[in-house]
Formats: sequence, structure tokens, C-alpha cells
Amino acid sequence: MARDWSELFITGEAGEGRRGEAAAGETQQEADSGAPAAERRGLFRRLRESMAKTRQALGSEIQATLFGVLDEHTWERLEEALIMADVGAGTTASVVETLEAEAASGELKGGEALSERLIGLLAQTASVGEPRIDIRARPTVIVAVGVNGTGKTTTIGKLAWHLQRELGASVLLGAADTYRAAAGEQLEGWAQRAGCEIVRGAEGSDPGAVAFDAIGQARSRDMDVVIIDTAGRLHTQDDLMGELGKVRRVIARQLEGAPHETLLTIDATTGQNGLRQAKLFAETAQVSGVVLTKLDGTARGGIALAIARELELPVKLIGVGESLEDLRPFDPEDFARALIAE
Ligand SMILES: Nc1nc2c(ncn2[C@@H]2O[C@H](COP(=O)(O)OP(=O)(O)OP(=O)(O)O)[C@@H](O)[C@H]2O)c(=O)[nH]1
Ligand SMILES: [Mg+2]
Repeated sequence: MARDWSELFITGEAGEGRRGEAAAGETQQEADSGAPAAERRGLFRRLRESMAKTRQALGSEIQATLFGVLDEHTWERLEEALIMADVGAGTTASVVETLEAEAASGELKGGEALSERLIGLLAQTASVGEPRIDIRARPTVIVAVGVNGTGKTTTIGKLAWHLQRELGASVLLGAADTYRAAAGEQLEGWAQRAGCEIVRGAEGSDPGAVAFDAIGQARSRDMDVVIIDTAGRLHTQDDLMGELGKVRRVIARQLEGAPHETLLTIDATTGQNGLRQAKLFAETAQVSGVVLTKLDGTARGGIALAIARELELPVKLIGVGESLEDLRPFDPEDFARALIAE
């Protein structure tokens, strides 16, 4: 599971070109600082802080004391709390059923043990597929798709910044959302903040052509990663799905094996409703992972634990704010622990 950036990305072996050297340098730095454990604790603390709303909502219900007396009421309260946090009916039912059965058989004794097991079960349901992002191909092409307003453009900016900062990768952005006048400018703003380059097309121009251009430039300049922004809305949903398919085909023709990663952004504040909208994208855009955004602003962050089951896709990244640093790898166990542990 990806607890930090070095675990999230699959990179080449050390010494294998620029990226390998950068990665090795990073590891050395970590070793020099001698405090990966302390760093991890710091990250975990910040994760808890950024999920304060969900944690407070859940924490007031789920505490070791909840398991003091085990009766029907206990399991009902647990179920209610998880559903309120948007963990989802299916996920909640299966987790609570297992916990209840294990408690009844005497396998688990005491509030502490039950809390721990609950964390483990939630983490387990949230684990599906490949949680990492493989960036060994050069260039690696990442496409961001999702409903308008969910945070594609913002996430791209943050991701570009982290790729450069943590891995020393060179990143080029492709502004293939040519439908909205402001979309290119917005991505340009993020490119400046992240300190990377961008390829844009004229408003209303062919998004596939922008993607084609971006990959062409990245290849000729031997760059590491290309991230393509796409539209979240067109005249109709069918148009949009058609266009995403076209962009994808152009990319595949331009570079074998690309796109290597298709990230679907989902706005956590829209809860189960957002999930339903996301399903359409997941079905048609060959999505390989989810970025769950705006976790900082919602009490329904439990949705992170339901996505794996409901979309059969791993959450790879979470957005916890509006600035560059506010993107982090998703680790189901850390996440469940941050929600539930006292
Ligand atoms: N609080 C918070 N706000 C976020 C996060 N991610 C994105 N946002 C905000 O959500 C709004 C929409 O983000 P965009 O990146 O423009 O969304 P988009 O998917 O590109 O939208 P379209 O281009 O219209 O399809 C912006 O105001 C962002 O600042 C997050 O993790 N936390
Ligand atoms: Mg956008």
C-alpha cells in the first residue's frame, strides 16, 4: 500500500537514467535525515487533521466504549455511524456482519480488539487492484477525467508539483479541455505554480490534437511525465464520453501503451451521488484509479472506503485542500485508522 510518495510511484531502478538518479537521491536524503518514522507520524497527524470533520462525526459514535456492552444496539449504532459517514450500505453491511460474527464466536474480546479489527476490515474492503502509479515508461502519459468541478485541473497541478519535487521528474501538462474558455488559463496558472511546462490549443480546437502535441513534445525532449487535462462537461454526456474515447485513441496511436494511467476525480462532498456520476466515467473511460478530492471539507469522507467496492477501482490519491501540497497518496489502513482510532 502507498503510504508516501516513494511507495506510490513505481520508478525505474536506481541509476537508470535521470529519474532513477533523482529517486536514489531522495532515498539518500531520507536516510540522512534519519527520521522516516517521525516523518510518517507527522504525515499521519496531518491526515487526521485534514479529515477532522469525518472523524468527529464518526468518532463521537465509534469509540472503544461503543463495544463495552455488545448487543443489537451496538451493531445498529455502528452501522448508522458508518452509513452517515458515507461508507456505503454494502460495505457497511459486510464489515459489521463480519465483526459481529467474530465477536459472537468469542474470537475478539474487548473494545480495543474490536476497534482494531474494524480498522482492518475497513482497510481490507478498500483495497482493490494496483494502488500504485507506474511511471517507468518515458514519457508516462497520465490522463485526468471526471465530472466538471470535481478537481481535475487542481489535482493535475498538485501532482505535477509532487512528481517534480519528490522524484525530480520532468513534467509537461496538456490542456485538452478546450471546451471551456477559462480551462486552459486555469491549467496555465497551475503549471506556473508547479513550475512545469504546458501545451495549449486554441479555444474550441480539437482536444485530441492538443494531447498529440503534448506527447510529441515530451518525446522529442525526452521528458518523464505528460499529464492531460480533459473536459468535465460538453453539450451532452454522450458527446463527452465520445470525446474522451477519441482523445484516448489519439494518445494510444501516438505512443504505444499510453495512456499509462487514467485517473478519475471524485468530489468527496457529493457522496454517494457523486459515485453514481463517476460510474459512467469508470465504465467508458478505462479508468485505472481514483483521486478523491475535497476530503477536507466533508463529514462524509467514509466514501474513500466504499469506492473500491462500488467502482472496483483503487483510490490512489486524496485531495485535502486547495494548495500544491494538499494531495497525498491514499493508504486504506492509515485512512481507516485516522478515522477511527482515538
Ligand atoms: N477544499 C478543496 N478544494 C478543492 C480540492 N480539489 C479541488 N478543489 C476546488 O474545487 C474547485 C474545482 O476544481 P477544478 O480543478 O477546477 O475542477 P475540474 O474538475 O477541473 O473542473 P472543470 O474543469 O470544470 O471540469 C476549485 O475551486 C478547487 O480549488 C480539495 O482537495 N480540497
Ligand atoms: Mg478543469
